[in-house]
Amino acid sequence: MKIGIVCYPTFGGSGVVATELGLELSKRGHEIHFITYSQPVRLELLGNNVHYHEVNVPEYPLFHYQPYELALSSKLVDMVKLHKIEILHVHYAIPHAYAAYMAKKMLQEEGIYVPIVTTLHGTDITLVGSHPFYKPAVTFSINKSDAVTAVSQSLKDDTLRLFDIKNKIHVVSNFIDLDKYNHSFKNCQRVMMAKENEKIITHISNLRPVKRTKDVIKVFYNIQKEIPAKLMLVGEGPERQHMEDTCQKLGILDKVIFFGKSNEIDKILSFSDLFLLPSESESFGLAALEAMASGVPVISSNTGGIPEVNIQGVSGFLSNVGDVDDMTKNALYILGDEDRLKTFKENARNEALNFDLHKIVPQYEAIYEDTLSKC
Ligand code: GMT
Repeated sequence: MKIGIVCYPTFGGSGVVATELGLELSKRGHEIHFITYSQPVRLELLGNNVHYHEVNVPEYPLFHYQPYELALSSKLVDMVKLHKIEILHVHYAIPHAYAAYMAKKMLQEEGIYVPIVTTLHGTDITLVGSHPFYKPAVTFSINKSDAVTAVSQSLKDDTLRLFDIKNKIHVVSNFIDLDKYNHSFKNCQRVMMAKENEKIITHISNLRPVKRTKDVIKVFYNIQKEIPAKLMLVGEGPERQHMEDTCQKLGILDKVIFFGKSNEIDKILSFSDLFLLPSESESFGLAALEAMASGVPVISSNTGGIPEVNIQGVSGFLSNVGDVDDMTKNALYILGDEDRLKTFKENARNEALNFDLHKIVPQYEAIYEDTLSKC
């Protein structure tokens, strides 16, 4: 199939999933066209089957907001015609599903029919999409998609609760390329980050308020009072400065390493002992899955889709949002005994096997085929 993929090209989970999906589909013989405003961060290899088309939005002083949707839908029309793209798969409803629908209507005027698959990722439904300013347009574009998928059962339930949806929503879980996260223990790199007796705790996110980064610091502060530990923080976002200030005030700045945005999270996770994800809301928690695939147990909140990924008492523990004491207790339980830590690490990796990309990507292919057969 010739498939157009629209996504945010950033480190955010939706962009990562879209990119990994496109790459895997290309390996399976499909022709993939990424259409977005810059090259997706995890898209390193462009080849015969993988193409990237940049959406340009010329600046004009009249506009207070530059019309990205307009530029995107025009680009989609051009690319569908030029490359004979058969199906458009848009990741993150806002504004991609809306722009794709406009492109589809423009193409129909010329007798070209291209169906749209929309994948809902999380904040496009729970935080942003359900805002009254966006809701009518988001509802419309979900209902006008030819197929709709959500990355967890929890996100499907949220979508049906928050919006008046007439379409069927398929749950297609996020997935992971397990081979990428199969590093044997990297002793030399670990030595650069922490002393041998220190445990390495990791958090990876866009450091936004929804991630409850204050809880990350609080849990780590409590852990390092009991056992020697270092905190690895990966990602950039609005909470970063506040996190640094808090660590300074608590006198733990020397135990915290801020990596910023990184393309090497597989390496960082390979020498981590525990992953923290205390989010306020989380439709899936791709970062937790990446940690588990690296054999890192997860201490998380029990919100949204996280319980579908992190299994209580098996791959880690889940606590109520904001229950820092329970998270600390669970973290110390896992880290407090080497044999127990080893078991949780093995369990984490085993649970991640359920999300092997070889199991999940065919589900998207089946949806494309089904959608095309109905055209
Ligand atoms: O807030 C983020 O983590 C970014 C956001 C995105 O769209 O890039 O993540 C959402 O989609 C990810 C991939 O499907 C999910 O793993 C995240 O749980 C989800 N984030 C939230 O629901 C807050």
